Amino acid sequence: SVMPIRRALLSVSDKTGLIEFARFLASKGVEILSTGGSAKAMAAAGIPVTEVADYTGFPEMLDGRVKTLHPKVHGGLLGIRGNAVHEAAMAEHQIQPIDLLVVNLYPFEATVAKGAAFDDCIENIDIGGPAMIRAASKNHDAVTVVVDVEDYAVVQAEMEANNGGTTLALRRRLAATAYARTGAYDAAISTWFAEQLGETFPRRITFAGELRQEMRYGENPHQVAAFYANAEARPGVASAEQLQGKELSYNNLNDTDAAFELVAEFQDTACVIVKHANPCGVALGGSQKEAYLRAYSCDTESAFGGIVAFNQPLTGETAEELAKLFLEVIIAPEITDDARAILGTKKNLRVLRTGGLPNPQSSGLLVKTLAGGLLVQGRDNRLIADELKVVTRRQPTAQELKDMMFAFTVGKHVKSNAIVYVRNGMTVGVGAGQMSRVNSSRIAAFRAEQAAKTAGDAESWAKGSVVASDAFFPFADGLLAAAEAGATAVIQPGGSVRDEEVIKAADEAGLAMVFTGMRHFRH
Ligand code: 93A
Repeated sequence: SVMPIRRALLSVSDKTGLIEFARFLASKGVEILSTGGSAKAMAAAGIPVTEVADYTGFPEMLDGRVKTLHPKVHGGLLGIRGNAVHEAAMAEHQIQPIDLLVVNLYPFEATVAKGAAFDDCIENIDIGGPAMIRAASKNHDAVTVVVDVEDYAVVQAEMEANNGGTTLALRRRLAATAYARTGAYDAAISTWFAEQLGETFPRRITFAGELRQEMRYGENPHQVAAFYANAEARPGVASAEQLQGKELSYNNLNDTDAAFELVAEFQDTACVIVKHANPCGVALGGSQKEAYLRAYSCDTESAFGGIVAFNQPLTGETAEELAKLFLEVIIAPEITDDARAILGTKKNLRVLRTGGLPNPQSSGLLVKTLAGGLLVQGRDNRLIADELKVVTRRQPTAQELKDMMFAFTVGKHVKSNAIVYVRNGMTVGVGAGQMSRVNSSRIAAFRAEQAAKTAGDAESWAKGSVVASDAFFPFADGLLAAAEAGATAVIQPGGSVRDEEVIKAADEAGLAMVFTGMRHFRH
């Protein structure tokens, strides 16, 4: 199954590594065919090369739109070796077999990314390149196809090891890579077209991502799992560099993403601790260390084995505190040298540096699978509909208002039904994922009592707190549970048919309440 490479066609837009690879091919006696720019570059480096136009007897024309679209090229890529009928036809039409195809495409994606005009983007749609890639890949039984500069070395190594040939195993793998490339290329074009037409959704949904990691398992050990990354889209988990620690698991990545998206919502120094994709402690702090200690104090039990996220470079001072607790992952835009040195002693701890924060307001789509399909929606990228509307007789104080916005922001990132108690810029109780809102209220109030107990305080931390609800209170009971726990102010979307009743209950309890007009379910 080793096929010798005698003739190669090289046609590349990205000329990185071209000369070195071509020189290697020439040294192995490979005859090189090439298109205009690529041929020029190789000839200038003294590498013998035949222009495709000279081989086909047909000039490059139509501003280069037709360069390689010729039967002598496609016949050379597609003809079945050892098939008498194919070989006779090839001989009759002077078609030479092409054993190696090296193509990288017109930079369509990069052209779009740099904001080029419509016509420029259109002109950067490669036609001849994908046609050759698909032809060569179909005929991988004999033909080696390379679409990625990084694979030059792989082919070179095989040729060295196999007397100038490649193995079928490699050709199959390269063919699979090649079709992934042409598929992604067309997906990028169709997505761009949909945008040009003002359509929110492309005709077919194709995720543009690269296989980053195959995990040992998924959410559970009997499930397979992999991570596909599209780091260009938004900085975050996909752009992260892992500085140390064990390999990230499926749950690690999911939780880390949840933590980092939440911490990125805050301008002030903040810390988020996540367990099971829900925040169990979120706090602002005068210093980063203080933010962490406050977040930790909200629920010291749950924080064990948690994910900790920061919105500012991780300092040595904070790292010293972090090192005292068993944690799974730490993520921050930057990790200072001090912090690295301190955490370096914890071999298993995963430390991620993202280089930036994702913009919470950015658009984008969220995808969820269900049996036989995908559910797609826009990101929950806003916080309140318009202006906060005070609906009670009592106006919230400035501190209450600040805490309410903080609580509502956290609530947006808590699985529904979500109830969040906050006092002085830190969560004191989080109730997540309950089927009834009143139970989330009760759990959050219970957590605030536990936090107080852990700290040795006589009074629940819900005393003097504000409470946020991700959706309206359908009945007064959830709100009254909060008042009973000691909350003095409430932030919620409003919009229930019983709003009047709920507002009345708030007034009677002496609460201040604001409506945001925007709901934040998250499931
Ligand atoms: O305009 S094309 O779609 N028409 C073609 O026939 C064709 N053949 C190769 N573009 C075509 N190519 C592309 O030209 C290759 O995919 C490669 O990206 C590029 C290399 O051109 P040059 O060698 O002139 O720099």
